[in-house]
Amino acid sequence: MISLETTISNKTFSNCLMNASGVKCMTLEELSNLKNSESGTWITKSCTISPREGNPSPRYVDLQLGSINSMGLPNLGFEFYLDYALKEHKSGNDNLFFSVAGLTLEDNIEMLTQIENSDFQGLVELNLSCPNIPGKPQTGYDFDRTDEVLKQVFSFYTKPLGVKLPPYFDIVHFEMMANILNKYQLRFITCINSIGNALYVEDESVVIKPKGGFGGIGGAYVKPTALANVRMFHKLLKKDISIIGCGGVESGKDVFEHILCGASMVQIGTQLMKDGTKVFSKILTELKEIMKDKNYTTILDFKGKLKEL
Ligand code: RRO
Repeated sequence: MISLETTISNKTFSNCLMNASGVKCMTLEELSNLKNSESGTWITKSCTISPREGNPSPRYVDLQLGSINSMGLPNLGFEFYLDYALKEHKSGNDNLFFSVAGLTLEDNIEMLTQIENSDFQGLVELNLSCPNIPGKPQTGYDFDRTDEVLKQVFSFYTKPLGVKLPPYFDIVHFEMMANILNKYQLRFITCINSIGNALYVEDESVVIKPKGGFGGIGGAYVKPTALANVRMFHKLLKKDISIIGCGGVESGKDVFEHILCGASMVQIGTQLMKDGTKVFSKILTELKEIMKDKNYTTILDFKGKLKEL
């Protein structure tokens, strides 16, 4: 018998797959589809205090090896998602993730205070890495600011919380960020967000409208960067901070590699956008096949056990 069960914080999930925040998780209908899919759990669209339309279209384009987006945080507003999460709680489900992406630290504190004081018992993913809001830097690239944000958040917040990070590309940056994260009672990190501010050119033109065509890249293009981030943080973080891998997952083999590098859970973005929620059962079947071939019966049989030469 093969089990794909996995644990984050004190919560156990029936399998290690979920959506990446932002993909098909903004409306009630999309969230219901995710809940009813084969995924082990799901996460809501990153939200701001007030609803947002987001950036002008075209703002998401499928590319041969992935996607480029500059959605600009379109969402139905914090109240909608808190209401949704509380309804899930009332119906006995506390195993979902709630993504928060305030436009300021004050907004994040306001939303997290309300979550802290509510009946919500799920996990919060605090998004420190949206690359697409004109004039707003990605917090995760400002080390002192990230430290300050976490210091303020953990001065009052006691429920399970993790952060979504941008990709890092320098060993010193991995070490600096890990040293900051290790100071706090974080339950998980999610890495990586899209590789921000990339440019795709076709027919002498950009392909998305916002920011002169600059946008976040996801999909196969980013898998090696995602794996490197998962691996490096697996090595550097204290063991009670779980890692949720995200980036370039199209197949069971991709999930297997994320887990080998140290992920406890794996998110799917670009491929979920392309195929819809049926992607989960396909990938789970492929993952089980790989495990069967290797005589692995649980995720723990290979989690973090990447061979080095
Ligand atoms: O909404 C977006 O433009 C967006 C967000 Br909040 C994010 O975190 N990552 C991304 O690629 N797009």
